[in-house]
Amino acid sequence: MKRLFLLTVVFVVVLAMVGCGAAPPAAQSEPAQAEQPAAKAAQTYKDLTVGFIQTGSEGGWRAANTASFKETAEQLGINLKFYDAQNKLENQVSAFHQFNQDKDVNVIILAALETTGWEEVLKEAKDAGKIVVLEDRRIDAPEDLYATYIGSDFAEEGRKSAVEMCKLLEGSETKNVVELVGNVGSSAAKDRGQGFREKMGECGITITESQTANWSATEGKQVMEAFLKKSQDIQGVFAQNDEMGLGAAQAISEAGLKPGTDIKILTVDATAGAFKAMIAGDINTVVECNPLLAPQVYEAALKAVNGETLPKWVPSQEGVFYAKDAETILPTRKY
Ligand code: GYE
Repeated sequence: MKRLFLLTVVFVVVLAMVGCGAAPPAAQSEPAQAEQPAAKAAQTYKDLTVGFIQTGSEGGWRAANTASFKETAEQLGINLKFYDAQNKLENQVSAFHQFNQDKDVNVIILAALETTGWEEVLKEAKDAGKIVVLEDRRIDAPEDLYATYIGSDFAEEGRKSAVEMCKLLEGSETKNVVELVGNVGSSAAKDRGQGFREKMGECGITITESQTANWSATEGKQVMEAFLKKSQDIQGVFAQNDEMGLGAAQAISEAGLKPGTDIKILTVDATAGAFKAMIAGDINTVVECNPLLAPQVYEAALKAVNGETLPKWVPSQEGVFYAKDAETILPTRKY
């Protein structure tokens, strides 16, 4: 009896202990979930205020590039602050600084006149929380200072140009080529020249003259006139853009020679002006460089504003056009 009584007491005590001590751990109420800040609503194109720094207005390609950005901004409802630097580097740098100070601007797009001189304003932009996207021209700066670069593979355009010039000079005993160069210091001019030199040796081309004509038809004519005064032993012209090639064709005609026949002409860009010159027989071959970059660039800017990491370079897809096809293709061209 006593034993039973003791056991009962022990049993009751244990029960009690279990009861009061370790109440089944109440569902560990997750520490009250700190209110997760509502996920930041994704920004839309209408939330973008873009400070756009253009090189200037040096020709058909640039006009198409500028129109692409203005028209696409209109369509997407982007607030665009467009700056034309009149082809002066110092204007571009001070505009960049201005946009860094501008509280409304959340994206800065740059078409750089030259590859160097950008680190200070890029660091300032980063500190100011601005998204920077490079369009058209690459620059020499640490990649973490900009979101992405959307533009052509200029070196590849140069390589293509040499391969095509070899075809044009096939069978020619001498292959003396003169080069009309874009603005000194720009990635387009540097890389196209380097790419051409990488491939020209494959058919024994010699560059006998090379000089900048700053992307302009007027200077292209003047520089070609000077080349022809020095020597008419020229079989080809490598013009780094259409305008300079059109200027060279004029100089060749005025020197009593036939452009496209006595002296072959190859240009880069593929603007409507070059197609018309191909139809006229003055220009033989054109390597394309696409100026209609705005949709890609604005899409990249929006992704970056919404925190997406982008590839550092998105090269454009481009072709080559021949005089024999120019009449058919011209009506399909957008610029
Ligand atoms: O070839 C030329 C323009 O940066 C690709 O600049 C551009 C070049 C283009 O002035 O026509």
